[in-house]
Amino acid sequence: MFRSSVLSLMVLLASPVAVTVVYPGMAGQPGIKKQTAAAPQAHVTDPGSVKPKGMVWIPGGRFRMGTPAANESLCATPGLTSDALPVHTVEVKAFWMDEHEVTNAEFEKFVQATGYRTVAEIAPTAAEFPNADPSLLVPGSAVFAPPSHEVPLDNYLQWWEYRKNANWRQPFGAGSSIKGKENYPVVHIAWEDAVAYARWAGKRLPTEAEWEFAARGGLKENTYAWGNQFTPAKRYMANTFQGSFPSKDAGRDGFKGIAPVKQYPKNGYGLYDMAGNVWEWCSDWYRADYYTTLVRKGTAIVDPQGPPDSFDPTEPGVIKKVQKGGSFLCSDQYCSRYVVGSRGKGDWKMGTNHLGFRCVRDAK
Ligand SMILES: [Ca+2]
Ligand SMILES: [Cu+2]
Repeated sequence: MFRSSVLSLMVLLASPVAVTVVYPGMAGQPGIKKQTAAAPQAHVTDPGSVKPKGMVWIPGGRFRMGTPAANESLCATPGLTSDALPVHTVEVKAFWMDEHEVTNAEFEKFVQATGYRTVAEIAPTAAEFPNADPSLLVPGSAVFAPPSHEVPLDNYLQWWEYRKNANWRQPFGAGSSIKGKENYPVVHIAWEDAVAYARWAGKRLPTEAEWEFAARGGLKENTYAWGNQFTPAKRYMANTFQGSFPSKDAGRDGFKGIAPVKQYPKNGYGLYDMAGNVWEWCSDWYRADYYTTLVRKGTAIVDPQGPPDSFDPTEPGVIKKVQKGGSFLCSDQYCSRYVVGSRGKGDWKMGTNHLGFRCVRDAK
């Protein structure tokens, strides 16, 4: 609906930023609980011999979902919310999950087989945007375009722009390409694009609960997918943002901007990049109050599928799906949602150049 940011920058760009702020110092603090060994209660202990190529077995079980460590807000914006609270017990069944984010090469196969065109490649129509200047109804997507100097962190339009003809094949617009980047996560993917790919592949998108269970890798209530220290033994464990956000990406973790898949250690279940690099779509609608509502029911929460509709009080007009994991733009200066229990969200009709996905498949 609000896919052409040009038409309404505030609305359009609302989603890609996935605005969460952790105030300086917060993310670097020691984790909430000590790291404990994995002991999930497995529903299925034997995945059998039919391991799908490129997927790993997620045993399923019970876990504590959510986190108090990262909150949703914009810096300098009052009304800090806490959409990842309360931390609550959830049970998920076993499933298979892609070991890495869907790559450009994989998405290319899908497009070649089906002729599929992504949302970013199709011009928004006057029917969708009756009040828009027709010259603005051009295909495109949101691209991170950092200012050359330090800026106050209170307005993300300073570093996001709607760029004509930006799409998965041309991540930075006309003249850019994915040549040599076959092994990078595909980006500029709207939610329905991800669903179309998943169907073609005989898979589906993960629920938010499945995604988070998998990301935790068998660790209990840890701050990160790998433990409670951000850089254990001084080692970076994910592609995030160092330096001065948004103008100066120092790339101390080895990458300025996006990285190919599988550049950092896998988690306890054998999954790569469950934090950082690109955000990942989940199947759930996003509601800030979903966890509160679930817990209030007082019954066991098994394989939650998300709320029946979407509502983000910070942008009531924008229809949003859940995104998880954070991206190469996440930093403790602005948004530290590489924290494993935290939540992201975005306009379901919008891709960006730091948003991709991976798929799951049912156990049998
Ligand atoms: Ca980086
Ligand atoms: Cu972030």
